[in-house]
Amino acid sequence: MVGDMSAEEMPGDMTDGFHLVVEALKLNGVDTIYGVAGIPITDLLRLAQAEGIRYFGFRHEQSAGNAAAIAGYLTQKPGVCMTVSAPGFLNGMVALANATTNCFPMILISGSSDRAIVDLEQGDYEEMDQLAAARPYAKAAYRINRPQDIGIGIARAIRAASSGRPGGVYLDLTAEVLGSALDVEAAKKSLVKVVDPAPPQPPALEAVRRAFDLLANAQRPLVILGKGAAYAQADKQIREFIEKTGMPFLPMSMAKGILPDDHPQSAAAARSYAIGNADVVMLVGARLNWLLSHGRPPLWSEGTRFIQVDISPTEIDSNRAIAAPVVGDIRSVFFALHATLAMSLSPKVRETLPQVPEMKRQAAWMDEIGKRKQRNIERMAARLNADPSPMNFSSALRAVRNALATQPDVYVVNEGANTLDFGRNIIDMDQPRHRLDSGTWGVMGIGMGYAIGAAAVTGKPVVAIEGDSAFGFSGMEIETICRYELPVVTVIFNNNGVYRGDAPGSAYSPTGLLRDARYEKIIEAFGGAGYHATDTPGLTKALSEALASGKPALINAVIDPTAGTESGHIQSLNPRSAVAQKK
Ligand code: ADP
Ligand code: TZD
Repeated sequence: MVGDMSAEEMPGDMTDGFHLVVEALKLNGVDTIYGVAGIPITDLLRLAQAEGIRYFGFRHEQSAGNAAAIAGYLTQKPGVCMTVSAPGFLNGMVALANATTNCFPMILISGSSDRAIVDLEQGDYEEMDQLAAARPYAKAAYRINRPQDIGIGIARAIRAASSGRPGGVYLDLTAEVLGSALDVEAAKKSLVKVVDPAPPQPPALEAVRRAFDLLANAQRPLVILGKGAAYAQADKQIREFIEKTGMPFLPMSMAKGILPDDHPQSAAAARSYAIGNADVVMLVGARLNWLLSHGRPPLWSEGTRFIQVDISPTEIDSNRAIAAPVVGDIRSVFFALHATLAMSLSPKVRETLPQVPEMKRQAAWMDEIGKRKQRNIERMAARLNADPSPMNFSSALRAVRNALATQPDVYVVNEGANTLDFGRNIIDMDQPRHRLDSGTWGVMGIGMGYAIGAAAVTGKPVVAIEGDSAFGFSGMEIETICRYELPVVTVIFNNNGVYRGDAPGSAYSPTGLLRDARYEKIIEAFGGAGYHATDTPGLTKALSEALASGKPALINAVIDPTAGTESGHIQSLNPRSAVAQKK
């Protein structure tokens, strides 16, 4: 078996593709691989593990890929997922496409079958033209056809995944390349250590000045932070800029925690008011996509002017005219903004440089936002404080929030429809990059993969708050969580259905799921702790206990089957019959 042989032991000072791939990954600091074993990568995974790379074996490639993607988001280093050919590759592709959509750096490495047979469609085991299949859904896709190209191929993949706008890269490794031999000396020379894989991209001074002018002259400015801002790890610079300018900010879902949710300048509780009335909005690592209603009325005003800070030049003007684009990486942009702000706040500098406008605090605007916030918070409190039986989304999330209140370093994974929408609003975040959710696609199935990836790279506890339908997409990974004894607590909001349950006694509808399923038994089969929580004190107690144990646990939180609305907060996106509307 090749995996048992070191390069030195090979006949005639030869090495092979297996060893070269592992060496190239190690040389570039890849310390973890997520995957599912099989032909032709089993020996590759064995060798990687023997050579000190941590390996997490999953039950399905989609979850392995999701773990790699979120590891990439959290560390700024591409997460690596390895899969077998054709079906394994396609399973992993969902995660790669999702990573690309969300701008997470990830590399999917798949073994592939004999090129000669694949290209003539002669019917090989797991035959597929994987490179062609991957290309439309990846930021970049490459194939390594010769062992001497392994070093450069992996280098290209790392750079493509992490530089500029990060994304998913597909790397095709033919079975033949893995088994091919190469002279040790030539092999050594062929390895490439990537220098500066994601170089800073400072903005043009003129662009920064243009944006600053617009911001300083705004009466009702608003900063919107997206997950690109969280990814950039410029937390301190962003926070200080917002605090020094006194502007309100709105975090997108995964940007919660760059500034804590209870920050006095957060406009989250007055979101529609702030968006609808701002005269200048600065988007920081947030796209004007469906999650921001494309920047269009009725949520937005026609007259609002935009500053957009983004690393991708083609993102600018994607939905609305951007008055002040600032193309660059967020860290460098905020460095430049701070320099301009320091000048702006100094009367002495302004005397000598009158073109630098004074940044004034907009007290009336902040007061108005504050009043709306207060009103909305009071309204929400009534809903949150109710304690219906069975629990509903608000009360169950309050119970979860109470258990998390003293544990700011817990990572929160969240998916579902109502579970996601209510969860985003009710679970406050205190630290950056600690909320990981369905993201740009609103995809189901990220739950267990993200939870495992987050636990793997941070070593911190993770709470996955899952709709019962959402959980099903990756539920078998509970075994993976138990096998690696990861500190992941999964809370299932069980209301017997996609969005909600069917009426008692009725046949199962397209959205119905088994009534009163005992999900907690799943984890018990694997030696984890299962809880059945039917009220809020029970849910808080179960979650506190599970977190204190530091061990895998699953809480089946029983929610009223009538709670929840179809599609959560995005019901309007369901197409309506034009015929029915005419009637
Ligand atoms: P959200 O869903 O939170 O609104 P999006 O995923 O829509 O956020 O937007 C993220 C944006 O951040 C993308 O347009 C991406 O190009 C950008 N981005 C990612 N990393 C950086 C970075 N380091 N500097 C600047 N922009 C970045
Ligand atoms: N498949 C995939 C991959 N992603 C999706 N988003 C969907 C299907 C459709 N879908 C949603 O948009 S939310 C959802 C599905 C199936 C599940 C909602 O039910 P839930 O959550 O039990 O997870 P709530 O909290 O009960 O609404």
